[in-house]
Amino acid sequence: MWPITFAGFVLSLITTNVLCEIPLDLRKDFFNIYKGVAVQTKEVTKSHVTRDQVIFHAYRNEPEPKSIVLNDTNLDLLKGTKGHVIFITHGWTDTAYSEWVLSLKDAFLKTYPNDVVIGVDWKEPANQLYYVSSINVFDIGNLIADMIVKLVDEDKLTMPQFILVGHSLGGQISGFAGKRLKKLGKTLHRIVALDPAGPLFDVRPDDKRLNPTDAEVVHVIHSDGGSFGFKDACGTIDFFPNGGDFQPGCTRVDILDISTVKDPVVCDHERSYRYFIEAVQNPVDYLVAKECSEWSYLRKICNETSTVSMGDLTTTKTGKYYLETNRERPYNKNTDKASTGLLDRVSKASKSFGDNVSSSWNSFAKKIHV
Ligand SMILES: [Ca+2]
Repeated sequence: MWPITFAGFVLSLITTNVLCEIPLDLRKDFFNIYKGVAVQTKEVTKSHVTRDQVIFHAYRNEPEPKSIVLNDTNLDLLKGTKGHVIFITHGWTDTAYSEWVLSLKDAFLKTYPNDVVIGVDWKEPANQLYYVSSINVFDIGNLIADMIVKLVDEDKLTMPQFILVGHSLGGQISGFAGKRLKKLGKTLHRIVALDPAGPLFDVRPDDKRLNPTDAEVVHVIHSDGGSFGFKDACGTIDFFPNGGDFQPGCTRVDILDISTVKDPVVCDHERSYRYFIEAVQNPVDYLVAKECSEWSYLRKICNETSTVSMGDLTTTKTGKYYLETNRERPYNKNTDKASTGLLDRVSKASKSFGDNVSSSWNSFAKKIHV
């Protein structure tokens, strides 16, 4: 029954509530990843992702930002941008119209009014079996790099202006864009990888996954290491909130018994962007992490004087940084450091985003527990 969009698939579950209609291969695909065991790979005949399968939605700071779809004929629109140009790239089964992408876009435009945000939509190649989507990331990275080369070579923007932000497979895509640019003699300044995808990439060599050489600064937030996310440090600066694999406030399940799976199945994985949205809203003295050589609940060896805020997009510090968060928003442990105005903004954002667990994955999980 392939190809089928995952969103459509989930919708069919919601509307029919017939468990027997769930394709077994997708169920296995999901739970293999969830359980952290090797994802079964198989030969898949596929063609390259084409330019028309990727849409670049550009947003500026306007009273009611509307996106403009970028193409080869309207790149002049970005000329004269004073701030950064930030690409936000989603992951598997996701789209650029997800609430978290739009909330992160809003956070950037409010904190950095001179920036332009580009939501990279690759929903069709992202809504395939995980194995297929994990291969599609090479092409998506190349297409983003080609867009950046065009913008730079036509003197519309300069390399230091670009920041690539990606969640899950989007984090890996950002790395592949960086690799492609390097081959073309251009170095990306900064990547922010939000719980970059681990499955399949954790067994690939460094040059086939996100690594510290993909940009001058590779800023990684690990929230679901060993499950959907990449467990080990893979950036120039790696943040491990709450240790980087299990997040407080997220449900624990018995991975040997999928009947225990309840909402929110991908809560740990999603936390990376939830933390980062707050971090962008509050870039100074908020979600402050300490550099630690080792972290466990029994043994914490940290440097109290070497700290960095998770949303500091100017830092060039390197190493592993750890912090603890609240179970729910605001996630910052020391909320008294933030101004009331900032907290108000966070509170308002939470009403429209995040704490409801209505993501497609969670809807999926509700329906497939047995
Ligand atoms: Ca986890």
